Amino acid sequence: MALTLYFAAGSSSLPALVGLEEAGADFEPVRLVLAKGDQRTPQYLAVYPRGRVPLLVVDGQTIGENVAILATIANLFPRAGLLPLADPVELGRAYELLAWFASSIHVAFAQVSRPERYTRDQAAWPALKAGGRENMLAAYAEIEARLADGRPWLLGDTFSLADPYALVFHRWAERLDVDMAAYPAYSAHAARVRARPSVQRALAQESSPRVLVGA
Ligand SMILES: N[C@@H](CCC(=O)N[C@@H](CS)C(=O)NCC(=O)O)C(=O)O
Repeated sequence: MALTLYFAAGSSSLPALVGLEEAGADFEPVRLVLAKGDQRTPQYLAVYPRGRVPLLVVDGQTIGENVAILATIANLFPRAGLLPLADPVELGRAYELLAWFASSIHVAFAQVSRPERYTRDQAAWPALKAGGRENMLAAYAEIEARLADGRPWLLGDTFSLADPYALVFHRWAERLDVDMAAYPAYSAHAARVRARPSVQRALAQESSPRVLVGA
């Protein structure tokens, strides 16, 4: 099986990278630099017309969208235990988290960082950004409450791909100028996630040389 992951440093592609590293997968990492517009080159758009990361390619078949990518990685490598595949209810709860992350938290952050995605009316941007920031704070509080019972991982005693996904939003707090000391359980969780060897390897991949797609 040939696997390629297109990713970018500091982005929501981190959990996919972590998943492949946790699984010990043999994959080709392709690092794009979003600030340089690598995601909008004709070469990348030919691979993935949405121009986003992450993108997983499995034997030539492209799979976009984090929820789909993470589910695919977990199913390709069931022995890595990346999602609770054996228990339909636990799995449903895991998907609930992944879907909330992708469809609500990521969108709230994008309201702040990319308001042009939502309206061309620049007069509306301050309100859009303010609403996004409020929604991010509410999401941080919800994650904090979930971890407040002392559980090591978001699903309980077992690590899952929801954990490195939550680290993405913890990292983004800096860009929102939010002091994460206000969320001690979430910050302890982020430190636990970072300490995993797979996450260390994924973070090292984020510093690897940029790859120009199609060059
Ligand atoms: N719904 C997508 C969102 C992917 C997404 O927006 N990724 C950002 C990076 S965090 C991106 O590619 N941004 C590039 C751009 O908007 O130009 C998912 O969950 O995978």
